[in-house]
Amino acid sequence: MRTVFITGASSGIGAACAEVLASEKKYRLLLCARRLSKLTELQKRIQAQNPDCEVFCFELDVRDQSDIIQKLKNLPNDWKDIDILINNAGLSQGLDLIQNGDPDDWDRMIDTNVKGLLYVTKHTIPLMQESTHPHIINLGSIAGKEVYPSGNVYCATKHAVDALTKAMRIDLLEKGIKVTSIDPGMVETEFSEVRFKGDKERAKNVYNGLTPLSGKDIADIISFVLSRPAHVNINDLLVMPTAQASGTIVKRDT
Ligand code: NDP
Ligand code: 8X3
Repeated sequence: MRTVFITGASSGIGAACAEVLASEKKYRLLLCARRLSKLTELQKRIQAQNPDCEVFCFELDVRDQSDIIQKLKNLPNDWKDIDILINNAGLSQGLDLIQNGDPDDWDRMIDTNVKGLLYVTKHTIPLMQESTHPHIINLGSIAGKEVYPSGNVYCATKHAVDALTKAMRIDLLEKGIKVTSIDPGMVETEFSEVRFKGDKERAKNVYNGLTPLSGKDIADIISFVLSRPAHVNINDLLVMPTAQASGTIVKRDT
């Protein structure tokens, strides 16, 4: 059994990763997010389908470094060895021209997507030293490969994730830790609802007239990446819906 630690597992891609990996009966799941009630519901759902799957959930805001240190230190002893870290927690806030942007939105994105990912990684690496096949997977984005109108700070955070993935691959080479970036285009999750601060109608319109990716599509790819032999690492995977050619060029059925 390999222990996989998924950040932001309460929804979307993170929750789908937990469900897909649980169904494979090769993984134990260490899950965190701010909404513990959602994690508990997910745990119940997973264990109803896979009664033998071990799951441990805890509340964590990845922006809070001292809480990360404390929560990892206080893990039960049999959860202190981690094989795989999926740095998935992340969000976008607003979609505004840079001159109209809200600095509080900028702070939330930078603190979560960049600093949170760094803090979690730094404090998880010591827990990976006993692992025979350690692996870190970072959720980047098409927004880490291109910049689109009004995407400014979100795109900057995902470009930073892209750079950090490359940096981790170099710096962790000696430790034998694989590092992979998964970079999706449009995935229908809570992402757009969070970006548009609860405006469900606007969020729904993002996916109008096309078939977006689902969280499960990304989770299946992550499962494939994790199943490669020890000598094979997939560095970077850009994954788009067929109807999406770039950050902003999409084909919609009207
Ligand atoms: P969701 O909004 O559905 O899920 C985001 C997850 O991140 C939630 O579980 C949320 O949990 C968690 N999260 C957010 N902030 C924090 C925080 N401060 N501390 C801990 N957990 C946090 O979106 P997705 O599943 O789509 O997003 C997952 C990742 O995929 C993100 O990094 C996103 O940038 C990336 N991505 C998404 C794409 C898309 O089109 N959906 C495309 C490309 C990349 P909670 O609120 O409970 O804390
Ligand atoms: C999320 C995908 O295109 O909204 O990273 O930036 S996009």
